[in-house]
Amino acid sequence: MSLNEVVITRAIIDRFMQKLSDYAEVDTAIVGGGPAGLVAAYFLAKAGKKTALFERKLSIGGGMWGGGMMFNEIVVQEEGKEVLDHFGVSSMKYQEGYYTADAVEAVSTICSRAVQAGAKVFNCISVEDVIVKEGAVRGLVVNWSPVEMAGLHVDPLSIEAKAIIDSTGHDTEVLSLIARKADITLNTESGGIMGERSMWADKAEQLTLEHTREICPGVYAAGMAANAAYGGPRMGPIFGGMLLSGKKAAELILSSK
Ligand code: 48F
Repeated sequence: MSLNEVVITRAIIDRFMQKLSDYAEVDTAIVGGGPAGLVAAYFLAKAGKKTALFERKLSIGGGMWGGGMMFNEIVVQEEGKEVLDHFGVSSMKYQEGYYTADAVEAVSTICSRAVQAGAKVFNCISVEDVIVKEGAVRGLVVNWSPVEMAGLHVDPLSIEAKAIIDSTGHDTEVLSLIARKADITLNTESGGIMGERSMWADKAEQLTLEHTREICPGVYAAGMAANAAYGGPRMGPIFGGMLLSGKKAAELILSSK
């Protein structure tokens, strides 16, 4: 049988359009495909929630691919290792309480498990706004990342979601939009974004988990975005807090009404 270019083209268009159309309404929309977002996507999809993850870049994995300073190894503590074990990511003890894992194995395995659990990943799509009705966030406003990069004047499309996770990392992009444009008070000390503080790995790892919360109705902060929103320090290339934060965000959503 000879292959036909038009059939290949139609197969891609049909399948993608169906997927995007199906996921225009979801239970949970996750913004950012770093470690926190991917882990949350896995646990939500596994529990039967219709889950879409939007990632600006072509590649999923956020800051985990590069380990620390492009040395592609990550460090996790005891609790973080348990999450890696759950996914089947191999790790090695470095010394008491410190484990290392291959960053590429960690990203690719967690991503693969999330997709196999049923989460749909939409890469090359940036979240540029939120839907707000009657004072509450109801969904996301999305556009192709190349449209944003080229500064093209192209209107976006919208995704309705019962719950949203901001796992956009240091930039807290969704929460910043909400604080700036939606007249919604975040449940932080200032009511807005507190901003990330300088490095303190131990404190940051604890605080990341504490700061993983519903930050305004229906919107959850996870990963580094949670710490930055609540004014916590950064932690550098120790990733246990990110993995545990993604898990906690999923658990909070699953236990909410
Ligand atoms: O930065 P990132 O990996 O976030 P994380 O899961 O993990 C943080 C760590 O990587 C590291 C750290 C400590 O361990 O401090 O930095 O909290 O992944 C965030 C992802 O969100 C995407 C971005 O491209 C990245 O892959 N992203 C950011 N803004 C948007 C977005 C947006 N507006 N729309 C879509 N994706």
